[in-house]
Amino acid sequence: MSGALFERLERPTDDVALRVGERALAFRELKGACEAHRARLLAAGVAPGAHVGVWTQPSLESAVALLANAWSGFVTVPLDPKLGPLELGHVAKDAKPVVTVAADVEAVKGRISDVPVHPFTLSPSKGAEPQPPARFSPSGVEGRRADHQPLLILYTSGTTGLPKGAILSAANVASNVDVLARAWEWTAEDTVVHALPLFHVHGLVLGLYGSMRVGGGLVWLPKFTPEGVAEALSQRRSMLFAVPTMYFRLADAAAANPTVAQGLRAARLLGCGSAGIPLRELLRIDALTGKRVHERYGLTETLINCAVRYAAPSPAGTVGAALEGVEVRLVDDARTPLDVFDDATIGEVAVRGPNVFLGYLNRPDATRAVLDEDGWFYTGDLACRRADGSIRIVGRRATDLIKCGGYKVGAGEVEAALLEHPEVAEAAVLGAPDDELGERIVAFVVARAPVEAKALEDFVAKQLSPHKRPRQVHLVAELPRNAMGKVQKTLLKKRLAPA
Ligand code: MCA
Ligand code: AMP
Repeated sequence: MSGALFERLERPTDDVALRVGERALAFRELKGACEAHRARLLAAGVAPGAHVGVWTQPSLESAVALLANAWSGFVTVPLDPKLGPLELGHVAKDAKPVVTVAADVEAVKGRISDVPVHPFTLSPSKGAEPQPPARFSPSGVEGRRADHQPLLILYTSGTTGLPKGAILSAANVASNVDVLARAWEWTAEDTVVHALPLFHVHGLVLGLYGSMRVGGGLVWLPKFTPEGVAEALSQRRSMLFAVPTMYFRLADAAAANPTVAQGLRAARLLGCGSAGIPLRELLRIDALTGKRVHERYGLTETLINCAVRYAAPSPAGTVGAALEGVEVRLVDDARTPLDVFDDATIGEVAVRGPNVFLGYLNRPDATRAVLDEDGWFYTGDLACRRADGSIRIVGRRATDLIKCGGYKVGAGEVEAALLEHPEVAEAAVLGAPDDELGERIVAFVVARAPVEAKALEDFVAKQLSPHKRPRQVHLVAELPRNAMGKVQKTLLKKRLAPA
């Protein structure tokens, strides 16, 4: 890996590269915007390799800022504007961005103390709203190489404690996008369409950086609606990147509205990941559109490990075989490899390859716990393997990790937030199966005084990102505990199970 990270930006054309709503930028304009961003930050004294926060409010400017920052050689720390004060404070302290760039500086004021905020504008003359976008004239300066230095710090939840910053290199991203592109026959002829947030791997690394590396461009919908997605898919040769919850809603909408079904049918490829899509939903989409959803499986720390191939899809219910250059194996509790291909023996998925991250920021202990000396990363996911090498994910080692709508949420984080509420004496949080969300966050709470369930939900939505709020709160007299005093979540789970 030594070429440019975003090859298409180094030979820019006037083809549309990025469309957000009614506004679009060509590759040539994007390249100019990248150069202007680099010049502005260098002039402000930000050194190459410095940590730079990017406020990802839903706008064209945020998408360009994320790209320009990566192109320029700064290390990007994407910041979700919906992060709660606890999370934002932690990220600022842990990643220590020297500056944050934001399209709307006012929106950031008072939210990150001690970090200067720089306006990100698409206009060469500060403050003006380009309509149509300003014409930049790129100078031909080359951008970031696909090297082994940090490119991104992405925060990801663990079972307990605060989220950890996974450090990904430019080579991690470049190599992974290239092999996924081969698996999905993704070329510069394909426009990616997605409505994912730009602060996680799926929307940012695959959606934004991936489409700029492969070169076909991106249509980003800052707000997911089935109708908006369907319309975007019908415009051009397109690929949809979405999470299972979105496919659930797309299937509902397609059943009610033939235009949505038609839009899905128009896509060249329907890609799905971030959580397992139930077979029932795969079949529903297939019945409504005649299209197979192509699953792929990954983690923030490893990017994408396995994918169902475009040309030769593996059976529904699997996430496909390992991508080219990525080693995937199953291990037992002692981390001894299991030489099984029987689609029955369950092991933990371990991964090695150029996709595996550099480690967690400031957390050598946590890095050592998941990454061994031989370069194997232990995912915590449980799976079976078929004779053709395809993997079927069947569960997760940690019951305290919840995947809700494709977002990973640590039960401990939600419990800690609930315990901040003055009326909460004890709290236990778990994930319950949910047709639409995959898992729904459920809280059992022992209260000191009468408190409304909705008030607790809103309280968590303010302390943390709103997607971490419990969707169901049960007020109970006490929590079941074992002799050691540990809450028995399996007993709580049973209380939720239908009779
Ligand atoms: C709701 N809201 C609230 C409250 N309730 N705000 C404050 N207080 C409350 N009590 C707001 C939310 O912020 C949101 O605002 C809106 O109301 C709807 O919220 P919600 O119901 O949570 O959203 P949803 O409509 O159910 O969202 C479903 C979704 C979303 C669109 C599928 O979950 C989503 O975007 N998921 C994608 C996750 C993802 O990208 N994961 C990738 C991880 P507003 O609408 O303004 O936001 S990367 C990964 O996993 C790996 C590497 C991989 O393999 O890809
Ligand atoms: P995150 O750290 O948010 O990137 O989430 C990674 C986790 O999402 C993995 O460890 C899996 O548990 C889950 N995941 C991602 N893609 C899939 C998939 N296609 N099928 C099942 N689980 C998935």
